[in-house]
Amino acid sequence: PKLTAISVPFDLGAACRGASQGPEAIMQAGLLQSLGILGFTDIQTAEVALHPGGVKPLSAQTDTANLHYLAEIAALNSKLAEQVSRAVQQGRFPLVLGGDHSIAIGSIAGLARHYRKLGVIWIDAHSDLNTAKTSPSGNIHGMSLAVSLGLGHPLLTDLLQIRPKIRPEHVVLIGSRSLDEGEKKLIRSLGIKCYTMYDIDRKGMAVVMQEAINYLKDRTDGVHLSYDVDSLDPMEAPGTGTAVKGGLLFREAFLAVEMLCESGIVTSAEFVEVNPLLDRENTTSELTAGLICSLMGDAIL
Ligand code: DIR
Ligand code: MN
Ligand code: MN
Ligand code: MN
Repeated sequence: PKLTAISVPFDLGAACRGASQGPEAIMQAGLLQSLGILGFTDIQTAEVALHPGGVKPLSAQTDTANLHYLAEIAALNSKLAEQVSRAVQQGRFPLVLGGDHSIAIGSIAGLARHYRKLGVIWIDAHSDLNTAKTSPSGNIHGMSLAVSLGLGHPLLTDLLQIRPKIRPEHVVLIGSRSLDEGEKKLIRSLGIKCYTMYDIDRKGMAVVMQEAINYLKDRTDGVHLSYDVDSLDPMEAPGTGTAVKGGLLFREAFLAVEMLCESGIVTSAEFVEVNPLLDRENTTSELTAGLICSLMGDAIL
């Protein structure tokens, strides 16, 4: 299997800095070596950054009505979209390492060029379904799924001249436990399939994942896994910017990616919001590398 690991050291979509160092930390946890042992003999790496090779001081913040760093985020994501699209075109599995969750805008845009019925599994404590109108923070990492559904500022929604990128009936949310009022309304009105922590408690992760897999299998032509590590309980993954109590435990998190691996439906993935500045002895970056390996086949004998 061919794979392109795309590092995206970017954190202007989040409230606090540090997720830009996520890709480096996940790599340092030995990701490529582990994937090599799993049989990935053809791995390419790429980096998508606003200012490649150089750090630009945070000077003038380009704010537009409740959309922090709109211009920077649009520019970064249009580069990322091209990079992801190139990987797909070359028959390679795109594995995107974030970075904050605003980079899902670019990942999904790049995929939408190739998949007309792209499914998305959004594992996250949040639903990232805000728009400038509903967002309590103005942080675009809380808006990336809405943008992908075609809701939001045109600089973001119209990337690659495809809008919308995905349809609400092709999205499954898993692990939700911190939803804003506007987001809840949108989930209800669009009929988005949503497994909250309540559902995971009641049904168990195995049933939830099997339902999610069955739901997407027949109606989509590809499935993108968008994995925000704040879906995990802060006890397991302290190194993330907006930790929320009551999240996925270690085995639940692994079971989810193991079942996705076994299902064979996942055609691309991203792992976001690892913030090494907030981490404890690399717990979160090592866990993330482990989750990626399990998604790629580590758990299957
Ligand atoms: C909140 C927090 N819903 C917002 N979102 C986060 O600002 O839109 N997303 N943390 O990852
Ligand atoms: Mn998120
Ligand atoms: Mn989140
Ligand atoms: Mn986020």
